[in-house]
Amino acid sequence: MSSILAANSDFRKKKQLKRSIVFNILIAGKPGSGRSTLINSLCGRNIVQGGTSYSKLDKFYNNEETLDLEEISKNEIPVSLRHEIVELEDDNGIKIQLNLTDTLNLNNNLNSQPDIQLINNFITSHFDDVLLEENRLKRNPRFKDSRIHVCLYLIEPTGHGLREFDIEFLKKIGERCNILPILCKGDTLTESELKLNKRLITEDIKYHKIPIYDFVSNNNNEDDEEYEYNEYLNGLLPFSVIGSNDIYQVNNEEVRGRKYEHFAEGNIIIDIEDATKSDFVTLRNVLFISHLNDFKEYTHEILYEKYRTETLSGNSNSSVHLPNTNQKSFSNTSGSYNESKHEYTNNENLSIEESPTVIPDNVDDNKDTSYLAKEEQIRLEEEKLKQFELRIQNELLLKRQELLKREEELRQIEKRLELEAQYK
Ligand SMILES: Nc1nc2c(ncn2[C@@H]2O[C@H](COP(=O)(O)OP(=O)(O)O)[C@@H](O)[C@H]2O)c(=O)[nH]1
Ligand SMILES: [Mg+2]
Repeated sequence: MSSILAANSDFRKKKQLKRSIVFNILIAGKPGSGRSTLINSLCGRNIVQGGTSYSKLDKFYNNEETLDLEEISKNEIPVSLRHEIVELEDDNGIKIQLNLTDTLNLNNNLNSQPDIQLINNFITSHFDDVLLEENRLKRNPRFKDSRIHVCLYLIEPTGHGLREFDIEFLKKIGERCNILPILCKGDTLTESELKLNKRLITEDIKYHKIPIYDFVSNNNNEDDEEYEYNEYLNGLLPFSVIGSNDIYQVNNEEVRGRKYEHFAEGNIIIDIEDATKSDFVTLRNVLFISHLNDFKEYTHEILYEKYRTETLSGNSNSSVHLPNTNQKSFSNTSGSYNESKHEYTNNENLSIEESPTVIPDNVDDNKDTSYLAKEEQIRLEEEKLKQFELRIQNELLLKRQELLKREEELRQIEKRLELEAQYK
């Protein structure tokens, strides 16, 4: 009996999830930048385990360790994506099904291009899915729109503005996705340091023409109040946040905060929701209340439309995914998604034959389907395949160029070492 009840409750949960507002967020940032902690803080419960080890490359950047190129390249861990589904409910009982995609090992290797490419392909593959679905004769009523509605990009406060990787990543991903830049670990900065970091990052964003989300231009601004609020939000970017996985009792209230010990006054607890210390609450409101629909609309009406026009006019360099509605995993030009493991990883050895060039099953099962319409569907799939082949060729070319560049770099290092050895 209890198993039937449990099964029913699972079924109910699944049905409820289906009815909620679906919102897809990508959280990107270097290992250790506080992504897991931010996820837990935004969701108000510990969804993922926080606390990661510090990579050798990080230690090198911080002058804590010398860099052995050979060892590093042997130990390179490719970027991968991890997915979590969380259900949130607001005070009015409105549910949000939050699909979170976390980037693991982003910018953890010497060569950053494959990381950016994998994320770009992942985002574009969801656009491809929608485009193909739109062109189907018989739509799949259970089609899931998995397009990323917003990317939270975590930037560590270095006092130097954006790093080269940030610029490259944001420029590329910003073409296909709403970007909110986030200055993480706000509690580690004084007020003036926080201002300085925000100013430097904003200047870099402007100088490099990085397409971050513009609250004023991307919205209708129905009235003066809304316009002012959007202007205020633009002025706040990058949002500074403080994250925590711990709950403390402060004045008989539960507070998610960070604890600082050994102060003369005793322990100090910083409430992550304290608006005088960070923009965390503003970020949460923007995401789940005030701008949730705006992010979704902008994704569909502007970003997807732009991609669609480019793809159909043949100007796109998007990855192409030809889905088989029965399969549990997909692969595209440089990555593959494993639904059972909720993981998306680089796939260097993918060949064109491995790409699923499948005419959707449910095109055939409608007996009234006209022959001409079927032919149109096939033509569309063929067009996609051609683009796909072209993209593979381009990627091979790019990889070859990268290889040559790295070989040259190694040659220079060898030369330098030889010279150094001579003078010893
Ligand atoms: N001071 C401070 N530390 C933080 C903050 N957020 C995360 N951390 C710490 O940074 C480390 C890495 O955090 P984690 O969430 O695992 O980073 P991830 O690797 O990006 O998922 C952990 O020790 C966290 O406690 C923050 O807002 N302030
Ligand atoms: Mg983590």
